Amino acid sequence: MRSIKKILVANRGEIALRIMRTAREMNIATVAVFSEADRKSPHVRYADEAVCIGPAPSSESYLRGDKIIQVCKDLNVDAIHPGYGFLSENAGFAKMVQEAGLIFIGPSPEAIEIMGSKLAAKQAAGQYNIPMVPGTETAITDRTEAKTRAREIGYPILIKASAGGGGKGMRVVNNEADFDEQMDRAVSEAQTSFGDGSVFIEKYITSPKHIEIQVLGDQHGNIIHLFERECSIQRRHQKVIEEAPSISISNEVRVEMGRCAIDVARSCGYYGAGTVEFILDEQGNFYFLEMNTRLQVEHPVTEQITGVDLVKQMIFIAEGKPLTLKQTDLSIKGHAIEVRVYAEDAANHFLPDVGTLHTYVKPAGNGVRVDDGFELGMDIPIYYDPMIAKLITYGADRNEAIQKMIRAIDEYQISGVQTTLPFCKFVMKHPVFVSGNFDTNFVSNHFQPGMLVGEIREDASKLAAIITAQLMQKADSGAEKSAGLENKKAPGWKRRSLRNL
Ligand code: MV4
Repeated sequence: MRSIKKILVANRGEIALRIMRTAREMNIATVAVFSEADRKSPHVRYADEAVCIGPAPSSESYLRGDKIIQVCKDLNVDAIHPGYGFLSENAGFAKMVQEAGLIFIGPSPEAIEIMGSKLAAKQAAGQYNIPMVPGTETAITDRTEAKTRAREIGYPILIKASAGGGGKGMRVVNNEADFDEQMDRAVSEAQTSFGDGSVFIEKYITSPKHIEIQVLGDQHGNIIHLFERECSIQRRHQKVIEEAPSISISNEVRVEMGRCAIDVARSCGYYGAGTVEFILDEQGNFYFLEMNTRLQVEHPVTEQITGVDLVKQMIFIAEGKPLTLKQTDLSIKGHAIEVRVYAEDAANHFLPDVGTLHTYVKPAGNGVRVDDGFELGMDIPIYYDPMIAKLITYGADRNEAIQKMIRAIDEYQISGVQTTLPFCKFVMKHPVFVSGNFDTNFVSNHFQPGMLVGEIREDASKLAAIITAQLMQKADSGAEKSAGLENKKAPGWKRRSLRNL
């Protein structure tokens, strides 16, 4: 047991702030690191101390583990929280942190390494009774053998990079004639992206739902799960909307999936916060895919429905404290939805949009949480992920969470950059989303850029109609008549429409 008095957050933006807020609640001092592009960022101002670690590109700043460890030594830091992305799943960095006598707020380097390889992860999980998609257990070395196996499994199959993540190095093969070509592509993509060309094959589940389980393990072998998140609304492997709980699984499946997730964590001696990813097929069968050994972007929906502060738990675990939460103490209360507000133009193929936040007004009120890392007047830098904020709503049930989300999106006013907010509102109102009967193909199946343009035009035409009606009324009745009444009706329309215009 080693108590933590000062934490360095090796990250930026919303997640850096998110972590520092909990640290402050625990009376732990905070150190921010930042790049030259982030000098004016809120996370820098929020921290008790802040150190510039280099130029804007991540490779010269947020990925410089050596510099970050040096800052820890200079400022007497006890522990590093890596957030997500950057160094969070770098086993070498976690090891360097430990060797410098610091605490890494996360799992052991060994667990990161095992779960960083999909093949090693499947092998570890194989010691337990965990459903996995049929496929090869080792990397493909012999193509003839692989084709025989593919024929046994049945096409379509999926070629996956063992070192992969986020869909990179993944290739669907529909029939044997395409096998060699797709194999070549997968291997070369894996080699270029990860420096490791190992690939394996799996049966391709064509229309899965993506469901993941949040786990927490301590350094004494206790592991619990905090139920699931449904993350099927994604675009090109980038999640856009997540919710908890999932409306697609029964309580029996939930219990079974939770048991599997705990076993996956146990298979690599996991401690810290982690996420075990599953896919659910159309028949309702689930399969373990991989484990993410970090705090995830979408962790807030789990916090909302369980009342557990995951960052606080991570810190306790890193100090060596045993978990005080017991599985039987945990239950799901209500429903939470998160939408990611990206500086992207959904009406134009989600093209990243850079610019200055000329208007920035956040929604608020009961059941609304905004985790952001920007403020009015700030530029969205081109160097990093274009996520401006996460908007989370919480309600007694799914319908209430959806209605709150639509209300919150309408309140959110951002100008200067295009954002994914109109797209998220489109999803919230879509009957297929509302029904819960959607899978990972939702965006490609139900969304086309023109659909948002249509919505904006509709708002514009409504605005035009209101203005015309008001002008006509004024012309009819003269200036003295009931201006107050008309003004009461107008603002809501006006504001919404003007923002969309
Ligand atoms: C799959 C799959 C279908 N069948 N594996 C995508 C990224 C990586 N986490 C695993 N992924 C998938 N693996 C088999 N055997 C479909 C996907 C997949 C997916 C998974 C989760 C969330 C979104 C996805 C979007 C497309 C494909």
